[in-house]
Amino acid sequence: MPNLADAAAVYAGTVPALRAYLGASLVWEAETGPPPGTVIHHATFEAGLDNHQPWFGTTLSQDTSAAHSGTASLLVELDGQFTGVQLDNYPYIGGVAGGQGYELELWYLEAGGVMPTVNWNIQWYDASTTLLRTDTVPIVRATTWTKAATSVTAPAGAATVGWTFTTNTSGSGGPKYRIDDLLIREAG
Ligand SMILES: [Ca+2]
Repeated sequence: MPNLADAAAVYAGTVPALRAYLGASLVWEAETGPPPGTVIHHATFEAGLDNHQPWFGTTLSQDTSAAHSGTASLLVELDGQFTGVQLDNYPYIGGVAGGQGYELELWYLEAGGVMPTVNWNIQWYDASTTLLRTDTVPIVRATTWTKAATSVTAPAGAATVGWTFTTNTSGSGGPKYRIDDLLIREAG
């Protein structure tokens, strides 16, 4: 650990300089918390829709016009006020356990028109596929790649996790948004 006098001198300069001075590991801790744990699921949309399907009021496609990682993302085109996207792999993603902490994140971007606020509804199910709890993360209009994230503890009895994306307000101009790098991992 550098001494505080030196750190203060660097801080008087630029934030990037301070970050370089303190070192990558300290910056990681300061910005994102402990190092990440086991990855439960990572949807990159490089091979297709990664089990997403239209639920109502949407058209989905794997699209290579823009991507957060690789060359493809999930493009969601909205037909109206009430829209929904769901997974097609019921009972969804396994490998989760009640009482375990998880970090969930995705990257998103407006892709056409003016996107409305989208709700990312994260749903925890028990082994009998009874819905235990829904954690909702608002995805607010962004015109540059933006991360939406939450840290939660899975409810007691959790065995699988799934999600939907829904809107209940209208965008305009043929609203579209895209999603990439949807990641679920154990809290470190
Ligand atoms: Ca991708």
